[in-house]
Amino acid sequence: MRRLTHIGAAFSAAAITALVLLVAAPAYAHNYLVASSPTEGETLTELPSEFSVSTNDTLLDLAGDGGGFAIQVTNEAGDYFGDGCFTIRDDSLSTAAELGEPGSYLMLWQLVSSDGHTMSGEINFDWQPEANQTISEGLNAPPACGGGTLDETAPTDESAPSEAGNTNEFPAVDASTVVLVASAIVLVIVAGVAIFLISVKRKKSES
Ligand SMILES: [Cu+2]
Repeated sequence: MRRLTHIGAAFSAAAITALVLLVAAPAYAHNYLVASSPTEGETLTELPSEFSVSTNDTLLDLAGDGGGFAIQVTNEAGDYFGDGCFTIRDDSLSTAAELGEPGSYLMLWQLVSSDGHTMSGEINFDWQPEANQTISEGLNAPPACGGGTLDETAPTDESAPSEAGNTNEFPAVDASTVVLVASAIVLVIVAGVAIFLISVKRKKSES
């Protein structure tokens, strides 16, 4: 009877630990996309007032300088559109851009989640402008907000880290989440086993 009580206590402790971790988990989750303009696969016939992505939670711009954030619009030829400036508003990131000749376009976005993790993605869309729409010239390098292109302001040293380095933050994000979940599971198992062993030992010493 006493042993059953101990096992029950062990399971209760494990269950409570698991429950606490489940409740705490959302605090560690990164933002996810809830809306975008345009949407994936959309055909635009008129220029939207802004190109944007919206997430489920506040975006983290601690320094207030937009570090870690970017939103770029390119066509199939790799030409860039817009002026490189963007706005971070609560849970969304946006930029204004005029587009060029009709065809397939890509919107690339990168942002810093409320948990400090960097996220990025891309949205494909089609541009089939109505006759009254303005057609703009693209740039052959990413525009720098305030004028010029990012290539002009970037270091000329070939060994300097390239922009591609940013995408490496993705595995790091996922790895930390995996470690967190794995630690939680291990913690629950260890706690359960420890309580069970203590209860068995206690039972032996009593008999
Ligand atoms: Cu995260």
